[in-house]
Amino acid sequence: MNKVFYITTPIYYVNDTPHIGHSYTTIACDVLSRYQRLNGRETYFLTGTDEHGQKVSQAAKAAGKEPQQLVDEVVEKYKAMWKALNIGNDDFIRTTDPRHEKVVQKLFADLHAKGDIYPGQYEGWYCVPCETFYLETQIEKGLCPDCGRPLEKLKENTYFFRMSKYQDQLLAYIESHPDFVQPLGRYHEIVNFVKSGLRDLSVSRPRSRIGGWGIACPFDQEQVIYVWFDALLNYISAPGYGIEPERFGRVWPADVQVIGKDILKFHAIIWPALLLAAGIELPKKIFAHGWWTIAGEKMSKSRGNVVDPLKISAQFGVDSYRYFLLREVPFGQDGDFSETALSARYQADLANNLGNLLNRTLTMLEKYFAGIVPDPAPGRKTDETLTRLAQALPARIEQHLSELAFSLALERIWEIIDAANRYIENKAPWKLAKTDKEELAAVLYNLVDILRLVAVYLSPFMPKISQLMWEQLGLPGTPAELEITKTSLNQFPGKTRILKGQPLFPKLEINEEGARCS
Ligand code: ME8
Repeated sequence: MNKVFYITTPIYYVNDTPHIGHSYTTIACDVLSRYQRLNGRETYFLTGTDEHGQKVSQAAKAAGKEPQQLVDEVVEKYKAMWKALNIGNDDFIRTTDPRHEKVVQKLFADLHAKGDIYPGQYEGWYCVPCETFYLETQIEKGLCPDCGRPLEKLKENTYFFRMSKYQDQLLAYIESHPDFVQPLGRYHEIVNFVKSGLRDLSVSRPRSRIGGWGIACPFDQEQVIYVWFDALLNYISAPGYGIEPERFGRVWPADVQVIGKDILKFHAIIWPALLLAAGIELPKKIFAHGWWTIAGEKMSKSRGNVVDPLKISAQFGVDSYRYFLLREVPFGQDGDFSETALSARYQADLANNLGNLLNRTLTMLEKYFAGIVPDPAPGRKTDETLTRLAQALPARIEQHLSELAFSLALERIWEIIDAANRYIENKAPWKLAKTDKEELAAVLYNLVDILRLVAVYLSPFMPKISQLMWEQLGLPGTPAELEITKTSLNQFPGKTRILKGQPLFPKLEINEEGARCS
């Protein structure tokens, strides 16, 4: 049986509504899984929500709600957001799902039975917003070294995970798998961190202090399992670890786990150490992308600069938003979000380039061939540049997407769009209409053939736009159903009646409130 392509996002905290940062990771994973499906591969694309922890219980308290009530409300906002952004996840895990809680308790008990979880006392500092422990030596003036907010001093009974025991094994694994952590800069960061020594990790909190919101320790009712131990296990609980061995065997190990750089250590150190302790294979790749800021500032409620993906998508269209996030900044690097930059890309890359190419081509087909694509004449002239770019495209996209280089994959697609627009300028079909009808037919056939290919490769990135292109080209079904073998040239069915419709990218109206598609 073929291995399913397994891809994960982090599971997001439900203390607040989702913003562009959360949508970034989820859209990236959506593109990768759509691309795999396009290639005929079965996918298991998992996202979900992290519902335990002090952060969530404090947010509930502040809102005057029970934690369960808050999480039930916020999870709906995540689900609605993913639907609106056209995210095709195959599963959605909540850490309050019984299917998840069972696995967490079982693994906690197994590691305890094995001696890898042992009782002790934790003394140190804790950051609630980061849900992270810090040593005295890591902090200054009682502030969190990661987020700068005040820390809580803790001295309490706990259970420790014997992480130090797995230091050498983890280092050996990482060093022999240079692709395990990406991009490369992050890989070196993790190697150095592991070399500097791993300490055992406190993995439970006294129920009395945190009010009991979390998964109970199976053998000590006084303790609740630490939120990160709980959360990380979602990646194996969802595909059925310990419960559905056959399904788990087809899905695990994860092919790629996409996260933001903020949670790299949890995923590249604690997570593989837990898997080594449990005797489970490690994921193939952990990719940590960069951070979006707004006018150079961190997004936060208190600054009032949090960007709502639904608002931006309503202004520019969902697919333009998806395109912008993945085209503007190389995945792995930080970026600054602005409506001005999005507007510029909308105008230049989308409306003037892609939109215009489709529009011009279809207008000429209507004008010169009554809206019917001419049959490809045997031996008709093709364009050398377009043919070369089109033939190279599948392998290039494959290469770039296997490296999560979304912006490069999009650049390759736009090279073809640029070349096709130049082809129109060079061929001047409006002149050929008067002098050489056969050549005119060849030019227009080549153009729709290229547009068909563009729609196929754009479909993971811009599913709605590529579908609209497909329909306007008069093609049946969807571009994402096409087997990848049909992405060679000369496959456009002759005599197809095109269905020119509304422009793909309507003009932006700019007013005091900003830009909006008209
Ligand atoms: O950390 N730029 O959840 P979280 C880019 N529950 N990406 C961003 C971003 C930004 N400004 N802000 C958030 C948690 N993200 C844990 C994870 S996993 C077992 C548990 C994205 O709600 C990015 O993917 O704080 C980041 O890693 C994640 O949201 C953090 O989401």
